[in-house]
Amino acid sequence: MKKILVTGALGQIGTELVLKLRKEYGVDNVVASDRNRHDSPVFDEGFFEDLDVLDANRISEITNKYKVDTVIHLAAMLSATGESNPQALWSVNMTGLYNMLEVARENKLAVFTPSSIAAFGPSTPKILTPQDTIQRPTTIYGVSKVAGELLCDYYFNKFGVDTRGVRYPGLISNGAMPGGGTTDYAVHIYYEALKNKKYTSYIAKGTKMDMMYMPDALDAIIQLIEADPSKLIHRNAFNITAMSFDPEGLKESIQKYIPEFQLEYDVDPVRQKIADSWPDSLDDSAARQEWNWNPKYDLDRMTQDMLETLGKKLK
Ligand code: NAD
Ligand code: AKB
Repeated sequence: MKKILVTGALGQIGTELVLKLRKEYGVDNVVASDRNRHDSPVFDEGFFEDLDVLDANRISEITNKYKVDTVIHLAAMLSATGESNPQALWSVNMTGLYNMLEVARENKLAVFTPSSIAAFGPSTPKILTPQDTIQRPTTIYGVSKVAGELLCDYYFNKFGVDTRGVRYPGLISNGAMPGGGTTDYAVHIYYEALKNKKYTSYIAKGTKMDMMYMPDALDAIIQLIEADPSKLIHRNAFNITAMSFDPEGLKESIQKYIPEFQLEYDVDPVRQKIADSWPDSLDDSAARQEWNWNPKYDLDRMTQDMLETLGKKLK
């Protein structure tokens, strides 16, 4: 049984991932960690350690204390907050990842870390973006993601560290709120649909981006860390996607359940420019071939589940 450390465990992905890992691997085999504590179901049971990933000694201390063999490294800053503080993003996303890979090299740990659709840029083919293609992103977040993908490849090829990862699209969830990305509108819209039956989108009509519901995103992590290494040609940065829509497509899906729902626009130029630089839709055939990636949720199934689950939560 794996012994897993999750960094950035109080974020959008980590909060739900830790609960799922505890169910699948056992409460005693999962150590959650984050830099800042706040109210979270992560504290309901199991281990939690305060960990700033900029402190390499502390990473070693925790991995040794719990005899960790696998790290799911989620500590990071996202695209929109990154543009308002690029220096802080570089430090967390790059020095944090480097520290983690060094500890992994010294202690023979496996490391899963997510990349993003942000690793692509305006010169990348936008439709069915291939697995291996042009990567010239224009955000500091995207630059850190490309560098991170390469660094993980390097640690595998040079030192034999078992690095693995996916390029996530925008993730939609009903647990922790998203942490300052460009795709966050696709989460906020559900909260506002239930509370006020209207939403003002900062992303323009017609802007398509890949998206995925959190249960599929969590399955992807477990499937990939458990995948047979001899079948992995890419290892890091697998394109994965579940759906692609623009705000109007999302509105139409919500209107199937809340017919009076209204969508207005007040476009934010910073996040719009980022969205415009990302793909419309990814080709995820490498993930499908190499480790049987196959998402369960399409847009309408996700909308139904989001509205049902959030409806209960917001009562
Ligand atoms: P998030 O912003 O919700 O959570 C990140 C967590 O990292 C936060 O809890 C924060 O406190 C923590 N953190 C920040 N700096 C830290 C530090 N120095 N030390 C320790 N912890 C620190 O992010 P998320 O959405 O959960 O994303 C996790 C990973 O997945 C990131 O690498 C992100 O780029 C990637 N990803 C996310 C999405 C998405 O839509 N959520 C899409 C693509 C890729
Ligand atoms: C963001 O919008 O920054 C993230 C991502 C797609 O990486 N959700």
